[in-house]
Amino acid sequence: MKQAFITGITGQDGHYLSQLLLDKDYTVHGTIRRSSSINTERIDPLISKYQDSGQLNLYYSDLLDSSSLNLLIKKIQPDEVYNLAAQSHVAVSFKNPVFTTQTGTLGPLSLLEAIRSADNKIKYYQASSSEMYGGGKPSKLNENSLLDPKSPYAAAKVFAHHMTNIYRDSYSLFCSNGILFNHESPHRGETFVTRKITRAAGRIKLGLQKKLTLGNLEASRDWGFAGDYVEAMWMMLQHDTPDDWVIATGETYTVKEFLEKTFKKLDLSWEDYVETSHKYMRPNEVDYLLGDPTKAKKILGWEPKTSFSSLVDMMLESDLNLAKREQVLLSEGLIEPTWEHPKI
Ligand code: NAP
Ligand code: G4F
Repeated sequence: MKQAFITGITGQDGHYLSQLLLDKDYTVHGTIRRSSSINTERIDPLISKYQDSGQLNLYYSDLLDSSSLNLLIKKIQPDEVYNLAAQSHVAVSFKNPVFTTQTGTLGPLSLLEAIRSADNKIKYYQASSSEMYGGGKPSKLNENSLLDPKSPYAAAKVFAHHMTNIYRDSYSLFCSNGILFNHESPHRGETFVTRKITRAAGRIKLGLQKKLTLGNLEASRDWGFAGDYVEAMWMMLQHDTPDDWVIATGETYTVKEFLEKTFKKLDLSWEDYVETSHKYMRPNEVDYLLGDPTKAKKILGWEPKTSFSSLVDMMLESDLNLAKREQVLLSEGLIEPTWEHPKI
């Protein structure tokens, strides 16, 4: 039975990756942060199913607590480490630049050091990001494209990306960077633009919400499904050699196109509900991201399985069901109406 260690297991990708590895009979060890309210909602079904048998194990830790990471790596001696933890919201990284940078740089470095001193056969996955490219030119981006970060988040990811390569080259560690383009799902955080849109559309359709306030509608993103992308993470660590890999769909759509598609599926016109505000504009914007996943397709045999339209359908169906549950609670007087969600 292989042992996997996942940081950021409570996040969107943590949910899909742990499900994938548990299905493959791995024993999964994940780190969670202490918070004043319970933050394991996404993985609660997995905890119920796998924790008692010891196939899923959770530990309190934080990427900024190198001593706990070090102890856990030494104790568990995992076969594979997936570093998914990060303050992953680009707009928030402008508000909390120090925390975002510390987490995004010292975290991966502490893990790489822990692996180096524990066992150099441990394979390491670093969650690199298409944000590192900066998106200044409308061209297809691959593993050799220039990195030109535009936010504290992206700059921290560039540091970790280079460190992963440095540890690979200097110590012969199996360290791979997955340069993943945007990937979404019904488990996406509600303040990322796709989920903000599908959540609002579902609530608007049921009369629970009146308007949706967004920022830049012209930005373009290469959006895929998170379930497909975690499969690529696993494939990278099963490959003979460590490397950098771009994971993307090879298609790009604007935020406005995502809006149009979502509202049209509900027979609504987005222009009737959407406002824009400076509140959601960034000090520096990544205008255009389009990935070229040719290398991963050819060498790993990875392909995205979910189309843009199916992704919107999947998110919309889930958010309509969520809105229906909210409607019941509202009709029973158990919650108060909120005419816009989220307000942050
Ligand atoms: P996410 O949903 O925001 O999850 C982030 C995870 O990191 C959560 O489990 C969070 O814990 C944890 N975390 C945050 N700060 C931490 C800290 N200081 N110490 C320990 N854990 C911490 O992100 P995601 O979408 O799953 O993305 C996973 C990774 O891939 C991230 O590194 C992200 O930057 C990167 N990435 C994402 C995309 C994408 O489109 N989704 C694309 C490229 C790269 P809490 O639950 O307690 O907040
Ligand atoms: O959904 P977003 O916040 O994702 P963003 O900034 O592209 O970052 C995500 O993908 C990266 C991969 O490229 C990851 F590394 C990162 O961790 C994260 O998962 O914003 C997408 C676009 C931006 O151009 C933003 O300005 O949507 C635009 N936007 C317009 N209105 C909005 C909004 N973004 C958010 N979050 N909220 C808005 O109201």
